[in-house]
Amino acid sequence: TPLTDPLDLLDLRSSLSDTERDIQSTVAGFLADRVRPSVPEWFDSGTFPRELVPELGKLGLLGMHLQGYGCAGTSAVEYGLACMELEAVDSGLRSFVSVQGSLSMFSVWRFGSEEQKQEWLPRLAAGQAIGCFGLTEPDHGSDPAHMRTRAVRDGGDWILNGTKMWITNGGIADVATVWAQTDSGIRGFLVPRGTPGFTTRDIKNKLSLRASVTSELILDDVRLPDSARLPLAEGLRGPLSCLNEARYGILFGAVGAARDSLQAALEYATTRIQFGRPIGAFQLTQQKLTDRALSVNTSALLALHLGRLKDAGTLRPEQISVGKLNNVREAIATARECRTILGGSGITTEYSPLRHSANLESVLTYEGTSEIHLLTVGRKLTGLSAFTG
Ligand code: TGC
Ligand code: FAD
Repeated sequence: TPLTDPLDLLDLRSSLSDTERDIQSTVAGFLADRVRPSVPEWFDSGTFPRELVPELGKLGLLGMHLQGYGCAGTSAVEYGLACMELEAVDSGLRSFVSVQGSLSMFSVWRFGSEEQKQEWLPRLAAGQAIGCFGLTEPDHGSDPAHMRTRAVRDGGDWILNGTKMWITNGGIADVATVWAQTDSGIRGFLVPRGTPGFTTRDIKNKLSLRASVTSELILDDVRLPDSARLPLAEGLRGPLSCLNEARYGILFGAVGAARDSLQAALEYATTRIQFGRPIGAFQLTQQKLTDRALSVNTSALLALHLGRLKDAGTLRPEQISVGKLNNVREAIATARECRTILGGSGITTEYSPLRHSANLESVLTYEGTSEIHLLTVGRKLTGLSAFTG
């Protein structure tokens, strides 16, 4: 007899608490009714459904693992499971939630003044405002330490100049967390939409993450009061601490995209008949399905383990790198392999694997490329840095 849930070969769900299972099911149920049917259309037209944002807020998904200020205050595992369900639908949707909660809101929550928290966090949590996070620049992606964007003191104010590139939510954001070089190192600033000199330009013609807004941020003599600076963020440690949070969500999210690809391939393999038999009866197809089921399940196990470490307060950055590197690399392999099982049917948006695979190209690159995470782990293993000569 086939398994009740072939996607959960290892019975991982049985190791979740009732609350964890409830949250995962609630998020999955909402997405199945309200979101999943429209995703192919959003992907096709290259649009992000802004009207969905307050609904995500109402469900408590925005800044979900943060405490206070209207945030849901869930555990790290609960947040991870929500990311898994979001990305099972589309990486663009999980990206929105990651950037809003783990980058924009986390930067304010962790490094902001009480006034900044009061002003932004409740609105961002409710989805009444949208945030973005500008670290990457046209000439500095993997190497943000050498960023060119500069903030210079002018009396009590700051003047910001520079360009940020590939910024998720940039064109729809009400507030941007912008990282800039100053005389005393890298600092973060909150730049509200409409500030004179601050403009955005959306990046078009993307082949990946199409149901997501990706933009350039242009800062041309933007004047900000000192109260716009995140007072507790000093040096590159500031933005890199935010990245730890978002990378953590991704290592769960990627499992969702892989699981959804496997589900599509499994369903197809048992119903598509060739040579008088379901294609799932062929040994080659079973090898693909088995290899990918092992990968999905071991990736989920890894995510859950890292989530337990995060809830215990012991998760280290290089362990997050292990999770992001492994789970995104595995997810993209799964999405590609599952697409082959679908044959020609797999190349339109009717089935999810190729969409997931295209999206995962961005996921492999953003929040630290696979090479950067590999070298971060390599540095820990050897004590030798490949980044510096
Ligand atoms: P290094 O110069 O040695 O260190 C600078 C300072 O940062 C500290 N640090 C960390 N702190 C917290 N968490 C981490 N993971 C940290 N890693 C380093 C470090 O201790 C030091 O602190 P201090 O106080 O001593 O000065 O820098 P490094 O050699 O450690 O880092 C080099 C490298 C290449 C690993 C780092 O630059 C890096 O991670 N580069 C990748 C850049 C990146 O990931 N960008 C992502 C942009 S945001 C994005 O992609 C959003 S997509 C979202 C979506 O749509 O879902
Ligand atoms: P580069 O750093 O130029 O890298 C190019 C290649 O060189 C990569 O393969 C890389 O691994 C390799 N490489 C670089 N250095 C080394 C090295 N030392 N050793 C070995 N190989 C190396 N950024 C934000 O700040 N905020 C966002 O919201 C955001 N959203 C994004 C959304 C999308 C859809 C995408 C695609 C990107 C987004 N990014 C965002 C930017 C993302 O973080 C960067 O693209 C990423 O960090 C890589 O930088 P880069 O594109 O400049 O590539």
